[in-house]
Amino acid sequence: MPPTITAFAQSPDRGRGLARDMRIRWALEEVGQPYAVRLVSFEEMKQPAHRALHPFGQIPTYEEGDLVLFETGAILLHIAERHPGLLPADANARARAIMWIFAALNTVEPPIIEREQVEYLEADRSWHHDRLPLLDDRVRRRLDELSAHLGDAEWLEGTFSAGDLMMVMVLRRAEGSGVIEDYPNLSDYVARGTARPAYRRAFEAQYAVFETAMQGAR
Ligand code: GTB
Repeated sequence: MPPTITAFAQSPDRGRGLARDMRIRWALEEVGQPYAVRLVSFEEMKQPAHRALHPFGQIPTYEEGDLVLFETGAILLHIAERHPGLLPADANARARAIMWIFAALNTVEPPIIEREQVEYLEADRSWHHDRLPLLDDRVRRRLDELSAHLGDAEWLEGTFSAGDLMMVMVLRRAEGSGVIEDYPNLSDYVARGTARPAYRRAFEAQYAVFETAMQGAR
């Protein structure tokens, strides 16, 4: 039985591959593992049946036999450890690739998400305009540092790994804010990641969900 993941029945990003199931779809495509998708509405995500899989009532989840996982970092690591293709064989290189998954999630993603959320959660607050530059600075500080580290390298640690997969997906969340475009090496890095055939297949699969939902609404 292939693993089953959950994804938004109607993703707010209109099929742009920004919802977090995209990370898992991409990982499964990279390792050549077929998978099934169960689409859930916002209401279903908060019901006991889904919370039994995901205590926080979110997507994605990952079911494989008796195993149920949530959190994209944990799911990605699980896939990468069980299938060749996303982690180097050398133990130290493997540890460094895993380090970059954590760096993407714990160091780079938080300021990007906070900056994004301020636009739709706090735009009506009196302090909104004072806070924006502070959040922009936090994003830029991280991107300055990441950009300096990456330099003109193709990937973070030599060859493409699960660390790059997570970092590219995290950087994609900052697309549209205009900030990534100020870092040509990071833009090129994201472009290299999203040009990978496995990424394209994953993107098309999640986009098909959006298209089908749109056809149903017509
Ligand atoms: N830390 C968890 C993980 O990495 O798995 C975070 C999971 C998470 O935030 N899931 C979101 C969710 O279920 C979907 S991806 N949200 C519903 C809820 O919390 O009630 C976040 C997301 C949503 C929308 C867009 N978008 O429209 O661009 C992008 C990303």
